[in-house]
Amino acid sequence: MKVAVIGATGMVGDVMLKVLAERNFPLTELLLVASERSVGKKMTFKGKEHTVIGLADAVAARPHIAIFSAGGDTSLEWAPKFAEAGTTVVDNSSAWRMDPTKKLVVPEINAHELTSEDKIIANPNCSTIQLVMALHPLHKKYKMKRVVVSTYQSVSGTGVKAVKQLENEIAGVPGEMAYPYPIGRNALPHCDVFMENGYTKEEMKLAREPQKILDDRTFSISATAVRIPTAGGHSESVNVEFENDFELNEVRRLLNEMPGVTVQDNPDTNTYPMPIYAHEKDEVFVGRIRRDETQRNTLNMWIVADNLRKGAATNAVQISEYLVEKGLV
Ligand code: A2P
Ligand code: 11C
Repeated sequence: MKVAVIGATGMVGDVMLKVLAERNFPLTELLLVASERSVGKKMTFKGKEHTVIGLADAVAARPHIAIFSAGGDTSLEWAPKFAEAGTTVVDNSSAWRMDPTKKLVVPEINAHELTSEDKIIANPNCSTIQLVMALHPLHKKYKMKRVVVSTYQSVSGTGVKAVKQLENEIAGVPGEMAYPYPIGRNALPHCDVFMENGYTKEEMKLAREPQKILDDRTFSISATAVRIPTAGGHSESVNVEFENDFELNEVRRLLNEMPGVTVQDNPDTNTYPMPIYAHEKDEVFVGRIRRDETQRNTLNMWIVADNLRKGAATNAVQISEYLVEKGLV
């Protein structure tokens, strides 16, 4: 497979290259693509030197797959050009996710919907992916009515500038601000931009993307997204009301049986998921599984995952692997 990584010099791009190497993705050629600023720059992949190229050269090279993580504007402009040249695009930005003509894919849940006709495939938002990985097996069994989610999101979700802001604050040195306020020793109820309805765009992604991925509009999701001073890994406090009642042991079993999900849940040994331990892992970790004692058929749980891995790079590479395995590219 000839694969192009668009945004190869960025934070997600870096993890994308690690994941492609670790999983031994069947590559015949790898094209590393970034903005004009980076063209000519040398990068190493599996010990071999590669030269960064620009988008026009990458389209002309007609790769089988182009994995995009270079921001929504780059995806909007360039994904259709790759698609026209016959390349299948796996796009990690928010550009195409809610487009009804594009599929929004978490491979463990809905990769079977993909066909060779899908030329632009959307990768969901990081906080959505870890949420639906845990909700999917429970929804199948107990049918969700309503989900209330509050997120605790790491600065790595914002990008390099935000990681630097936190590092500068910890070191006590002045520097450029990625957020309107300090993030160290703080919590900002503000991820992505504010919308007209008073919610942030991140909260609306959490409310809408799961319905598309699970192909069901009968449940509702209400979200509050908060940025906290963790370096990597997003956490979520999730309250789910089901139509049907459940047993906690069966909930744990269903979650453990879901590929890509690991239950870490034992109050006796202080066992619960945490971002520092989810770092550089591909799984979604679920713990603090307990009944909401104030309401019928309602569950509380805590979900943690590495937002740059399963939340971005790993999911995109898994989609690409599926396309190759099924002969769709
Ligand atoms: P570059 O390094 O040349 O700016 P991050 O999310 O970490 O900021 O990374 C964004 C990635 O997207 C980088 O690889 C960046 O390349 C790339 N990128 C940003 N804007 C463009 C653009 N207009 N065309 C191509 N790549 C872009
Ligand atoms: C965050 N979820 O942590 C974002 C990062 O829609 O792909 C990814 C933004 C997106 O702020």
